[in-house]
Formats: sequence, structure tokens, C-alpha cells
Amino acid sequence: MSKKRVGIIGAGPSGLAQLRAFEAAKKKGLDVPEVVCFEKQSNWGGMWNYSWRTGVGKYGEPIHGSMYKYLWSNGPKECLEFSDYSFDEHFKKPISSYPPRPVLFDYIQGRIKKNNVRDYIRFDTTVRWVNYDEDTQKFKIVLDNLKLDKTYTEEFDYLVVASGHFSTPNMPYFEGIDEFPGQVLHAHDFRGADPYKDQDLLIIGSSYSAEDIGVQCHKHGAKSVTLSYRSNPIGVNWPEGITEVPLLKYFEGDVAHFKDGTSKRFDAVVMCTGYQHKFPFLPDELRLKTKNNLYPDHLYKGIFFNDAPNLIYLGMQDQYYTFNMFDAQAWVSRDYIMGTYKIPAKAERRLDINKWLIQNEKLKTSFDHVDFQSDYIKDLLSLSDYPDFNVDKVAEMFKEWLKDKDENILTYRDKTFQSVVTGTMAEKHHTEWMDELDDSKERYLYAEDKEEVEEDA
Ligand code: FAD
Ligand code: NA7
Repeated sequence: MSKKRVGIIGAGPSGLAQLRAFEAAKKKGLDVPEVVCFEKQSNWGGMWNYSWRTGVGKYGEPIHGSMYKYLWSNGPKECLEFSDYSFDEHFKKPISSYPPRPVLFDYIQGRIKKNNVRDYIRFDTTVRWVNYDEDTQKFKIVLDNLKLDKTYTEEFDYLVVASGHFSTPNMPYFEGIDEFPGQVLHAHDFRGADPYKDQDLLIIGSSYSAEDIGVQCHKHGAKSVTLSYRSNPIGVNWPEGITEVPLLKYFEGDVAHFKDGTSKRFDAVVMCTGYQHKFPFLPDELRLKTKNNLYPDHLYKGIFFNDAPNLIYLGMQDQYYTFNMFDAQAWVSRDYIMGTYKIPAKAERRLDINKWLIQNEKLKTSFDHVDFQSDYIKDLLSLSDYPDFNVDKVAEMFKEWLKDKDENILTYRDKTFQSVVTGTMAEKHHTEWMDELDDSKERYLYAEDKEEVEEDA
């Protein structure tokens, strides 16, 4: 009998987790299916693979990356640590709790470089369209080899969608914006604070991107940062130079008028207004339709598409947990594909989904959100052999992190946490975050050693 075939769309942290899960089974001597991963970029890492480009890439595909220069982890690394590949194993020494992007990118790659995972990935390949044949229960996938400009088709028994959901901007309209003389862009196209030095910057939104881009621009020398919220302000203790105001109503030239009757002149506008879950390669009946939330409807165990469970979505939730959640999902997905984890009938799956949706509706505070996603992780961990980790302790760290941010948004990244995987306490970074303008891996990992060498010489 020929081997079952599994197609994975995307080689970001979620797709790589799926590949790693199969590798782990193979190492145990199990007979794994044939796995192929399609990645439209030329390298792996998804969001963590920084792109200086905006708009379209060298082959004319929409740019996936939304990350920017000077991006430091926005949560403690101890909350996302792989439980089968620790930070200690990778870096061979304790590091701080909030590393910059290149350091986390290095960590993600360390685990997969140990295996031959790269051989399973077809880079520069976009998944253009998917057809599902109900009779044969096979997915027919139309692929574009971007380098060769060749279109071809392949068939799979299972399809894992790991294409991310922080890439297609949600871009609202505000009256008068068409006449605004300065730059207007979405966070997706923001590539770093440098252009906004000495500028008055308006940011729309009150979630992670608004907070992080606002604080980064403040740190790197913006004259003023004004954050405009629709529902709730971020409400932390803002330093002088950052203010929060209610929603923008309209522009008059370069002057923005807000709902509370106040107004101010701006040089540039960054829309930190979130992203759309967008799957242009999936037909209507297979497409996940959801907003950014902690439990998207139609996904059993947060991953199996209820109408066709051989279609598996990874990482589609709003995220407190990231890398370790993708892992926990990928291990369950693998066991389903390999037949060692059975799912119940559709109606029973619907009841389970409803149970989570009802709980999700009841959540009020950020602490509730953390507890909810922690419960979800525990549920996943109970279903596979992904190495257990102390989820309650991680939930506590998330709550500490939320409190730290409330207290001082400029210094929370100087705090340290203890790993639940190794017990190692993080080191303080050699430079306080507000004074550290260089986010390179070399400076982060070796600057201190270098200074010592220079002093000794
Ligand atoms: P992605 O990383 O988005 O990867 C999806 C992959 O799919 C990409 O490589 C893409 O090219 C590929 N793809 C998409 N469509 C196709 C197609 N049709 N064909 C082939 N390939 C395709 N998380 C944290 O834990 N800490 C942080 O500090 C943090 N900061 C963030 C900052 C920003 C600005 C953003 C946008 C996100 C941040 N995140 C952070 C969350 C981040 O999204 C996750 O850490 C992680 O990257 C999600 O992994 P993923 O594999 O699900 O998706
Ligand atoms: P989020 O977390 O989805 O937040 C989107 C924000 O945009 C949120 O504050 C919304 O306000 C706001 N929004 C959405 N539409 C509008 C309109 N029309 N007008 C004003 N404000 C609006 O996205 P982020 O980009 O912050 O974070 C996504 C990921 O990127 C995250 O994982 C980070 O790690 C980085 P609301 O509260 O709904 O009123």
C-alpha cells in the first residue's frame, strides 16, 4: 500500500512544529507518512524571517512579513519555550527573558537544524488553490514554483494549513484620510522607528502592535506618540511623550479630530488595526472564517476543521502561548494523521467546540484570557506525548508580565523569569532595554564578552 501523503502550507513556527512532530515519531522508529511542506518565501521561520520588503516580493507575491527592526520579544521567552528543546540547550548559557527577533529566530532554527527537516520543504512555492474531493477524500493542490514560473498539481490525504494570520492588514477608512499629506501605513508595512524620529506620530489601535510600535517610536526618538483607541485604552502608565485618546473621527489636512473633541497635527499615521484571517487558496466550504480570537469556531480541539477533519489548521488562535502551543497542536495533529489519536463523530465534536466557545464568551479580564488559553494547552497536552510542562507556572508568568507592563511599559523587558523546562533563571541583559538601540544577535549574545576581551588586552 502506498504511503499516505500530508501537505503542509507554510514553514513558519506552526508548519515547522508539524515537521518536527513527524521527525520525533520517525526517531522513535515509527512509520511516518510522506510529508511535504510548501513555503512561498525563500527561507523558513514565517514572521521571524524578517523582510525589508513591503508590498510584493521579488516574484510578485504579497509580502508575508509584518515584523520590523528593533523588535524584541513582547512576552517572556519562558512562556514560549519548546519543551523538547530548551533555551539552555540552544544558547549554552542563560540569556535574558526578552530577546530581540534575530535571537528568537536563531532559537527556532536550532531545533530543526538538528534534524533533516529542510529536506521536506519546497521553498519559493506558493499554494495557489485547493480542491477537496469528497468521494476520494483527497486534496488536490495547485502549486506555483515561483522561481521557475511553473504551475503543477499534487494530491494529498491530509492538509495542514499553517499559513499564519498576522499578514493581511485590516485597514479602516477615516474621513479626510485621503487628503492627509503625510505617510499613512498599516503595521504590516512598518519596518522600524527610524523614519519617525522627531515626528508627531498617530497610531490607531489599542492592542499589541499599537503598544509595541508606539513604545519603539518613543524609544527611538519620535517627538510625540498619540494612540487612538476604539473600544478600550491600553491604559498603562504611559511616560511623557505618549498619550492615549479616544477614536479618531476625521482628518482636516494634517490635523486629526478625536471623539472627545480634542485635535492635533500629525506627520504620519500607523494603523495598528489588526489583521484578517485570509486563505485565498481555499474554497468557500473549507475556509476558516473568523476574527482574531482565542477560540475560532469550527475547529475541534482548535485545529480540526469540523466539516472535513483531514483539513487541519495550526496556530489560528489569538496568542498568549505561541511556539509551545503550536507544538502541542502539531503533536495532536500528527497522532490523528498516524491513527493513534481518534476523534469522535461530527456532532460530538460540535458539542466540544461549543463548550469552549461558551467559556470564551464569559471571559472578561486579561487574566481570564490567560487562564482560558492555559486550559486549552492542558487539554492538548493530555492528548499526545509532547513533553509536559508546568502550564500553571507559565500562566503565572503571563500574569506577572501583564502586571509588569501596567507598572512600567518602558522597563518590563528588563525583568527576568525562570524556565519551566530547565529551572534556569534568566540573566539580566547587559544593557537596559531603553538604552539598547542595537537588536543584533552579535551584540545581544557577545557584547559583554567582547568588552571584557578589550579591557583585558
Ligand atoms: P507565520 O509565522 O505567519 O508563518 C506562516 C508561513 O506561511 C509564512 O512563512 C508564509 O510565507 C507561509 N505562507 C502563507 N501563505 C502561503 C501560501 N499560500 N503558500 C505557501 N506558503 C504560505 N509571537 C511571540 O511569541 N512573541 C513575539 O514577540 C511576537 N511578536 C510578533 C510581532 C509581530 C509584528 C507579529 C505580526 C507577530 C508576532 N508574534 C509574536 C506572533 C507570531 O505570529 C508567531 O510567533 C508565529 O510567527 C506564528 O507562526 P505561524 O507559523 O502560525 O505563522
Ligand atoms: P489585534 O490584537 O487583533 O488588535 C487589533 C486592534 O485594532 C484592536 O485594538 C482593535 O480595537 C483595533 N481596531 C480594529 N479595527 C479598528 C477600527 N476600524 N478602528 C479603530 N481601531 C480598530 O492586532 P495587533 O496587530 O495589535 O496584534 C496582532 C499580533 O501582532 C500579536 O500577536 C502581536 O504579537 C503582534 P478593538 O479593541 O477591537 O476595538
